Amino acid sequence: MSRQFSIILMLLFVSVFYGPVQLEAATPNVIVIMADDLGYGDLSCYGATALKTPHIDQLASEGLRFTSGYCSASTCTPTRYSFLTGTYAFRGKRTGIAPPNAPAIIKPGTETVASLLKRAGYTTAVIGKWHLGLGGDAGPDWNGELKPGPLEIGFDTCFLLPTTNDRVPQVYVKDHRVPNLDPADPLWVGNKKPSPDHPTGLTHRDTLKMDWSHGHNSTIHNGISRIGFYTGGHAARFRDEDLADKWVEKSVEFIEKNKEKPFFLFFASHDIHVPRMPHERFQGKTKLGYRGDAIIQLDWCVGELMKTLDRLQLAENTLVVFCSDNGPVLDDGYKDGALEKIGNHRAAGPYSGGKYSVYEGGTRTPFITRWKGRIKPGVSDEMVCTIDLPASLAALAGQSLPQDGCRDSYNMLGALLGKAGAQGRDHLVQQNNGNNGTYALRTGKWKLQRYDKQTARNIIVEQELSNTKVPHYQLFDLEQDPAENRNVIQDHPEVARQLKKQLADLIEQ
Ligand code: NG6
Ligand code: CA
Repeated sequence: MSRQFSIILMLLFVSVFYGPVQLEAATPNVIVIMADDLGYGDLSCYGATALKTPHIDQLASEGLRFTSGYCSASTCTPTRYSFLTGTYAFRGKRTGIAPPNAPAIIKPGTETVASLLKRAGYTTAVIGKWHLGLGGDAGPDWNGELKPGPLEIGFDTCFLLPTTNDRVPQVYVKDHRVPNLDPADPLWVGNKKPSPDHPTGLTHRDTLKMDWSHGHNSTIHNGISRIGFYTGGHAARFRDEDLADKWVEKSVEFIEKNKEKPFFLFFASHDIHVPRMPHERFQGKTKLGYRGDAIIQLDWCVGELMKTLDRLQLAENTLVVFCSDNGPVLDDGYKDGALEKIGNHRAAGPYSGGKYSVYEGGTRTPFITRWKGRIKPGVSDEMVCTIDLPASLAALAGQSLPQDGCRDSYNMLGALLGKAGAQGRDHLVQQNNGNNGTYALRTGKWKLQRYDKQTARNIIVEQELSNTKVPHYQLFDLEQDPAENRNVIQDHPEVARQLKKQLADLIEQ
């Protein structure tokens, strides 16, 4: 069936079942570009002056730039879990930062943004960082079939970095396998030193091309020591410097192959997560060290994807969503100069906190939508979140949500497309990592923070990584005090009481 014909059929179906107001339901291609650890203030279109991000700026100027765009957690695994499943990560098991040998966290059969779009006729792919576990309960079978994984939850194809690149192993996963693996040199991954003479960041620190600052002192690959140990699989290993090029190469291939039919691409960049080791051609491009250079590399990737859409004349038929998986961090375990070279750059923009934090800097991140000819360019203050993408994209493609899935995902399509009068969320739960009792609730101008353990990691990411003692609850007025400096809980006991109850109800639901 030709693409045009299938769109006409879809429109007919939608107009019969939903009435003419929903006529825009159609199947444009969808690309979700998720950056890693990119903060609100890290792009020039969000106010950065220490570097220029022309391609992302162009995306913003051709689309909607959100000032209240969020991811749902301030670490990677829970944000990715909730983006895919439309369910807050604190409801799921083992949804905290995944270790190298984590089994698949999202169980086969779970409805995801990919499965919903697949049902609507999309060809679906995830390319880039996964960090949601692979394999059954015993964990990944690195030398065999890596199953279940993305292909069991709605993706037709994947080309992945299995965890995050500061964790072992440095190999790709294509669909169910590690490509280029030599059976004579099997890959072993574990959390114990495999032999007394195995070189690590502790024993061979003077050989490293980038030193570690905390953690990250186990197996060395490409002159960088990592979290976890591995041996073998040498023919399959990649160079950190080549990751971004590989994501672009594989994405362009996927787009070209599917240009005649609707596709969904989750472009999961590894930039600007540690170890920040951008390609040589980007090294030294900014005064901010490799953290800044990795932002330039990310911007280049966005430019390449947009050029591909232009070349294939798909820009008017593709909704692009640009977002981040959590807020910024400077020293996340390697001495890459990010902290020393920060100067006046404010990675979290006007907000406090960053990665690991439920202050706004942890989850309020760059968020841009572009659909040429359909989204009127501008700036939106509506509150939207990556967790809303399953319900919103399902609505776009005329799919209904499952009874028992995507429970925290709201249809925010109107707000995402900048429709006049369309409102964003009236509340959002923020969390840091896993299910560890650190949450926040934003409703309108109010922000309640809740710390069951009364410690908050990494409040001042620009300066220190520390555990700071905090009260059980704090309340902030984001209109008066966007940086969350003044806890006004004593002045507004009724607001605090209501928000505590609403948050407890949402968490325990
Ligand atoms: C932390 C790591 C940090 C980073 C993070 C996950 C240490 C000391 N810190 O445990 O470097 O890997 O996990 O980042 O090991 S995320 O963006 O994938 O959530
Ligand atoms: Ca991250």
